Amino acid sequence: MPKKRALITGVGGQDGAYLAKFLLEKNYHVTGGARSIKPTDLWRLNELKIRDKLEIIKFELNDKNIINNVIKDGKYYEIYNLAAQSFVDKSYINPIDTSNSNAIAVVYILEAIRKFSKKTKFYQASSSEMYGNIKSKIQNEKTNFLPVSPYAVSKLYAHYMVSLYRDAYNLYCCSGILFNHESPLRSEEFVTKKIISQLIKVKLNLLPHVKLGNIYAKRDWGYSTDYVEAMWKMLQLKNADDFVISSGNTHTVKDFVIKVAKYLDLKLYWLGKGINEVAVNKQNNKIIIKIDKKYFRPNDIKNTFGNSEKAKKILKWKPATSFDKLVEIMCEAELDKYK
Ligand code: GDR
Repeated sequence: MPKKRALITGVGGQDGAYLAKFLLEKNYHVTGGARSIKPTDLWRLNELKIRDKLEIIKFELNDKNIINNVIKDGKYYEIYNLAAQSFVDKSYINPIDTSNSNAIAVVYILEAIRKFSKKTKFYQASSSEMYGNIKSKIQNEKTNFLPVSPYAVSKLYAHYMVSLYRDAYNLYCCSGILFNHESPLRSEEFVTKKIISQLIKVKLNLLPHVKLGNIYAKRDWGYSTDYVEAMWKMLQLKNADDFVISSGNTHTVKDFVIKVAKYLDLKLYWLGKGINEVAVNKQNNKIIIKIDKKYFRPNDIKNTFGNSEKAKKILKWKPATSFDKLVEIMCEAELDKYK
C-alpha cells in the first residue's frame, strides 16, 4: 500500500518538527512546508534527526499561487496548518502581517482544498488566546471567545472560517484549540524557554539577571509532543470536530520561575511589589530576577485554564506529561548544552 501523504506547514517550528517525527513514525510520507528552507532555519529537524526523512518545500502563507500549486495535485491525505505569526506580543507591532498570515492565508488554503483536493483532511492550529479575558474560570469548546490581541483576533477569524468550510462546503476540517505548550525546541522569545535558558546563564555567571514582564499572568502549560498526538487524533475521526487541548492546570509565570530555580538549586527570596519586585539569590544576595516594563503587553490575558474532557472522551487523549516533568525535561535539555 502506498504511504499516506501529509503536508505540515510551518515544519520548522516546534510543533511542526515534533508532528513530522510523529507522522514519520506512523509511516506517513511527510512533506514539510517552510518559508525559509535554509538549514539554519530548520535546526529543529536536525535536532530530532529527521531532516533527511522529509520532503521540504517552500511554503509562503501570503502567496496564494504557491498555496494553490502545493495543493492542486490533490495528493495530500492530511494537511496540518501550523504556519503562523505565532508571537502575541509582536502582533501588536504588526497587526496587518499577523492578519494576513493567520487569517487570510487560512482561507487561501481552505479554498485550494475546496477547489482541488476535497478529500483532504485539514487541521488548523487555533489557540487558547481566542478566549481572551473571558470571565469563565475554565475554558472548553462551548466557552465564548473574547480576544484581546491582534494575534487572537486573527486566529479567531481562521477558527470560524474552518468551521464554516466544514458546515457550508462539507469539508473535513477541524481546529485544535491548543493551550500553551512548550518543549526544549521552544524559542527563547517565549517565557518558559527564556526563564530556563537565562536562569542557567545566571547560575553559570554568564548573565547578571533575568528581566521579565507580567509575572502574575497564569498559563495552562503542557508538553508539545503530547499535543501533536492530539492533532493527529483529530484527523482520524469519522466526523471532523473542534477540540480543546490543555493540561488542565494553571500556574503563574512566577510559579514557573520558582520551579526552575528549585530545579537549578538556586534559592530565592522575593522583595518589593509591581515593577519593583525582584528575586534575590539567597546564596550571594544578588538580584537575579527583575521586572522590565518593556516585556508588558498592551493587553494581557490574566489566566488560561483549559478543560479537555471532550478530547479525553472522544479522542481518547490526555496529557501524559505533568508540569513538574515539563520543567525537568526543558531544564535537562538546556543544561545538556553546557556539558
Ligand atoms: P503566549 O506565550 O503569549 O501565552 O502565547 P508567552 O510565553 O510569550 O507568554 C506567556 C505569558 O508570559 C508573560 N510574560 C512574558 N512573556 C514573554 N514572552 N517574555 C517575557 O519576558 C515575559 N514576562 C512575562 C506574557 O505576558 C504572557 O502572559 C503562546 C504562543 O505559543 C501562541 O502562539 C499560542 O497561541 C499561545 O501560547 C497559546
